[in-house]
Amino acid sequence: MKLDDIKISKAIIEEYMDELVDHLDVDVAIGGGGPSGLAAGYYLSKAGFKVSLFERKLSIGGGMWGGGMMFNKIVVQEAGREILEGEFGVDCREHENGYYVADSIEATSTICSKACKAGVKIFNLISIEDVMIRDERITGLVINWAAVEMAGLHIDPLTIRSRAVIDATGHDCEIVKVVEDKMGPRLMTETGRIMGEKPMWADKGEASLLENTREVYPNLFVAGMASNAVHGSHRMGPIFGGMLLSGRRVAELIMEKLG
Ligand code: 48F
Repeated sequence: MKLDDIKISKAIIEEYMDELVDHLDVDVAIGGGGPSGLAAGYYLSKAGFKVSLFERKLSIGGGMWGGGMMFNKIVVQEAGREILEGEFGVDCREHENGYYVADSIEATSTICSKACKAGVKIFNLISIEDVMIRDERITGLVINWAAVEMAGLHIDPLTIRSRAVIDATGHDCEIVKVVEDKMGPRLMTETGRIMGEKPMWADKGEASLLENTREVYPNLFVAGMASNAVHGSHRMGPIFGGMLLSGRRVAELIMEKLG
């Protein structure tokens, strides 16, 4: 076959545009492609929900690739292993009593692949810069190219409509921050505001994560590290079981709400 450069360009542009247009109106829009966002998307898609996930960076996987301080291993506890090995098929080796270790590269790439295969439509290089709110409910996200954001260009964004939104943007809880900025102290937290992340304490951080994985404003849910940051709990470092459990938990909560 003789290759035509223009046909290659046309194939890329047309296929991308078709998918983007198809995903302007979804059941669930997820901000952030770290472990919690990917796990949430995986479970929701597997259950038949239409899901778009927006990730600012080129690579998907957030903080999972680098393990702990660039030692590319992650630790999970038994409950996390049930998801990592049981659901995703990632090898986990018991290092000592209940501390399982997995290769962070295998873990991240496998979860990403499983999420895609389950049907999550991932759009990388796109940043969430705002939310849509109607009658005090989140109704979607406002997105722009990450390159536009990085260059500081004054270019207006586009919008995605969704029945639920998940803030899985990690430590910075960027989507909840926008809601707090625009709506004031109306979050479903003790103070109505973002309570802020506390110092590293793996045991406490992991223990509080599932409780903190919840709806924080009508139709806006938090998952992963964003959950602890919003509710004033601890970070937990390179133990990742909670992130996967939080992703599954938020998926269950949304399934319950959306029916
Ligand atoms: O930080 P990240 O991996 O979040 P997570 O799923 O997992 C946290 C762990 O990695 C680690 C930890 C484990 O114990 O504490 O930190 O909660 O992934 C968040 C992703 O969101 C993207 C960001 O680039 C990263 O890949 N992100 C952040 N803000 C935006 C965004 C935004 N406004 N728009 C799009 N993507």
